[in-house]
Amino acid sequence: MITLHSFGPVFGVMDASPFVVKVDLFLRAAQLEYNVKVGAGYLKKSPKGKLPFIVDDGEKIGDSAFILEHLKSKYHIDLDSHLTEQERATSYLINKSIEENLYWCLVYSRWADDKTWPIAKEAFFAGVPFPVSAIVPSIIRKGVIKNLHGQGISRHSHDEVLQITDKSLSALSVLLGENSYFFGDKISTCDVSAYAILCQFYLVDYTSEFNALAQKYGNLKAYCERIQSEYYAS
Ligand SMILES: N[C@@H](CCC(=O)N[C@@H](CS)C(=O)NCC(=O)O)C(=O)O
Repeated sequence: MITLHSFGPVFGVMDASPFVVKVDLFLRAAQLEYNVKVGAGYLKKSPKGKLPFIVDDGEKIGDSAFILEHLKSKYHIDLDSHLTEQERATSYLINKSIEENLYWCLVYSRWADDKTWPIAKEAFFAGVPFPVSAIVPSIIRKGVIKNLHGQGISRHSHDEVLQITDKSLSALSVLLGENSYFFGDKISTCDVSAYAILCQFYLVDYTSEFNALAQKYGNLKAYCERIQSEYYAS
């Protein structure tokens, strides 16, 4: 049995971490049986100190990319069989762009933007008892802000981060076009990565400047809603 370790549902999506959602949607698209364990406490048990990780018949695998590689090879899953070699290469680079660039804009929007931080804080630390709740969120926030500085995104002005976000969303919107999925009418690994981040802009139950700017890309919103109703309708 496969067990996915996650932070847990928040903001109306399966997880606030796109990497967790990516693995979850992959498992659903691959029709593999699995269960989900929820809690930031699992970070301590994770082989790479981050979530997600899975335990598959006693084997622990960390990092969404390596998890997908493991699942593809062990269970002979190929969501990309309808892609050409060139499309597979494009898919890889779309995924990298999402995870190495747009992801950091998302993290900035929740942890560094003073307007959204109070909402994020309440959601991420719900259930944390007082007095821990009065101290721990700002300590963790400081750590995340340090990471954002190290990565470089928060060295840009707020407006520049909005511009970077817009550029990525605009490019994804053009690439998707009128398609149901990025590479035609069938889900592929690229969609698993794309949905995982896009749902964080289009399906969450809070508003921010970042989510607001995303609204102009109607095809991305419809795409998220389509995948949501296909894979997450209860
Ligand atoms: N490359 C990793 C990234 C995972 C990642 O960054 N997870 C974040 C949440 S989005 C995390 O666990 N952060 C907690 C920490 O760094 O302590 C993957 O693809 O799984």
